[in-house]
Amino acid sequence: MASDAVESTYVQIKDMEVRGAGRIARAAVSALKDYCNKGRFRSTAEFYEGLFAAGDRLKSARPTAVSLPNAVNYVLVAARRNQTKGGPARDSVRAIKGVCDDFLASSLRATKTIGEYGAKRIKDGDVVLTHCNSEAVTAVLVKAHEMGKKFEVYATETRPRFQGRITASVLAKKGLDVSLIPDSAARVYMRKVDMVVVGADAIAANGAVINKIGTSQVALAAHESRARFYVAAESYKLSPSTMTGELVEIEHRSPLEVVPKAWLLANAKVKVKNPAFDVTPPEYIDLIITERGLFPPQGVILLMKELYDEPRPA
Ligand code: RUB
Repeated sequence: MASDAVESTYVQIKDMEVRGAGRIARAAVSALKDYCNKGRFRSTAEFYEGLFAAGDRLKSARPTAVSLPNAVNYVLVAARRNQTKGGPARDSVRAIKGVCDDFLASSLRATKTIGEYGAKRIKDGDVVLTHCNSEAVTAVLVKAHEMGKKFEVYATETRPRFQGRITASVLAKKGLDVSLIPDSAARVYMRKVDMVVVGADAIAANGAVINKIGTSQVALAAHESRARFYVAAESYKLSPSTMTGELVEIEHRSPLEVVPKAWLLANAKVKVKNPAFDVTPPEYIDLIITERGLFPPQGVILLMKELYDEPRPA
């Protein structure tokens, strides 16, 4: 029995009312917590059955942000472990709610820590460019501003959904010096840029970063201009399945995000492509800033093994 919150969160994530890898992760775990709070369970078995179904439903909402399955699996792995203990349903419900709370608190803490680590990389007089809208990046920029550093930010529009407007608006409200630029102007402004900082939806075992479409073009321009290229990402954006050769699925969204329906109908022979994410190869990345420290892209495999390998016997 899935709760209404599970279904409505599924729709909100799918329709991008809730977006950004960190927020998606927390929304999914909050929905699982809501399932615990609202459900009336006749048995422990019924509780777990519904929880696993809710988890599977939520994981299927968007395919690219690995934060979503990682966050849901954080709860489901604990649930599987707990399930073997037996006992009344209310004990299981309480335990799983606690696991959800742990994830939610650690996710927020991670973003704050990334802000602190990343802010140290910004110097007075720097020009920083960002793409799309990332909480982790916002944390870095806002923290640097709060530390009294004087720097300028360029935020790309991020077509077709214009998440760059959110970034520019949030930063301006916090008092930062920010300019919104078309995506196509990134290379023109890159000459002035000292540092690019972007978020991540997934990080592969080889250090490649999957983020909003256009990120890899920005990385290419940064490489050409010798601007530093940083990625700010919580460790639950590391994709464990890429350690065994799985590829991260790139979401393709509706053409209607790119052109209006009338145009599409009037130009029925035109195929409109709308990939939502792209892959930036590790060669174009200087550092990945996580709450567990700063890693060169080639070093994230060590963190991945620490987080996702089976625990070794003591
Ligand atoms: C958002 C996007 C963000 C990452 C990281 O894409 O690509 O850069 O999700 O964000 P969309 P955060 O708008 O399609 O979800 O740091 O907030 O997790």
